[in-house]
Amino acid sequence: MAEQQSMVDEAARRALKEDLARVHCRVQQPDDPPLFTRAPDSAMQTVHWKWTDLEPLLDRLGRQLALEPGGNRRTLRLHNPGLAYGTTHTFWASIQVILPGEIAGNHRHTANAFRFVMKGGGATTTVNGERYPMHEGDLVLTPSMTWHDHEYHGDTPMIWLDVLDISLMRSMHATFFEPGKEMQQPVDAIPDRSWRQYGSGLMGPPGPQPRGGNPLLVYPRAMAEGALQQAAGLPADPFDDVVLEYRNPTDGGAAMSTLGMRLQTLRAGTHTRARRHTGSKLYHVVRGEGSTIVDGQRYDWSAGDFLALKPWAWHEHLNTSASDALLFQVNDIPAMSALGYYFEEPLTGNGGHQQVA
Ligand code: GTQ
Ligand code: FE2
Repeated sequence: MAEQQSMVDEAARRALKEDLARVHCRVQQPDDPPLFTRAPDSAMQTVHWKWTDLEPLLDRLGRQLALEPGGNRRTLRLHNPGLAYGTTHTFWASIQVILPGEIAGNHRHTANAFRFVMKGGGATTTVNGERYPMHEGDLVLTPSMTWHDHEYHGDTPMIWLDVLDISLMRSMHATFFEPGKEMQQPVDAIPDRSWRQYGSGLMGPPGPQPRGGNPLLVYPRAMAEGALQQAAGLPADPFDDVVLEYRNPTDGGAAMSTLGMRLQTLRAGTHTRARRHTGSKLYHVVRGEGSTIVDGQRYDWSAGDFLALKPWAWHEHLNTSASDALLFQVNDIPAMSALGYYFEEPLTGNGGHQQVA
């Protein structure tokens, strides 16, 4: 009886389809995939990029690709094969190659962006008139709609990680891009104002705090790694061992409105518990080696590698080597939290560890 009824309903739905389509309406069809899955069902794939594959390609990009004017960049994009574009469904990570004497011209866009310097130093990024030197391990922010250009005067090619929330921005249909009239913007009389005002992280200008986002544009390596060493004196985090977030010094929130950046030490001998959460993330191995188990599959990584995690994937970390490993992480937790879509869950049973395939 119930079966017969559902067949009648199926036929009714198919019969309605064309009439409804004519006036831009539809009802759920029997072969439509469900809109409401019980848990996130992402087309994004977990992907591991190995430095041994990336390094020769970056070298080739530097030798074979020109840096065109008009605010273009020379970048190797980390592409997720499960998606039309993007490293994850919210952001794009690329490795930018800049050669001695080059200028990556001034422009601005709605996408929020940051740079984490992978190798070399001596370039500068100018952000709304403030010029910041870029050295290995430094983080430099170029928030939404800030003018930015890069310049480099070194001896060998320099590379850094660029992350932009392009996929999120595009899904929100909010793309704007404007090339600057000149290759470079003028630099202010005080070239590093945000660092001088807020760079200590603990002391700041008295009086009311600025509103409307993070005023600090640079997080140098020595500050970040020093903070991490201090945190290593605390009890280990069961999921992350030692982890700190880059924060907005004026309100303690995430350093960027959509993207979350963290620095993490996995000490020798660490085996963390597994957890899953909504949103995607990307790890970059700054130094050391170890493994991450993602949905029962083990990925062995070493310095220079990248690992992108799809939403709601179980993940836990191991460091069976004799020395500590340092990971830089980017996630979309600030965007997810702001929308009320952030959820996480620890794995219970089996000591909080996954079965490995
Ligand atoms: O350096 O401004 O990887 O605008 C992609 C877009 C870098 C940049 C990228 C960009 C930039
Ligand atoms: Fe840009």
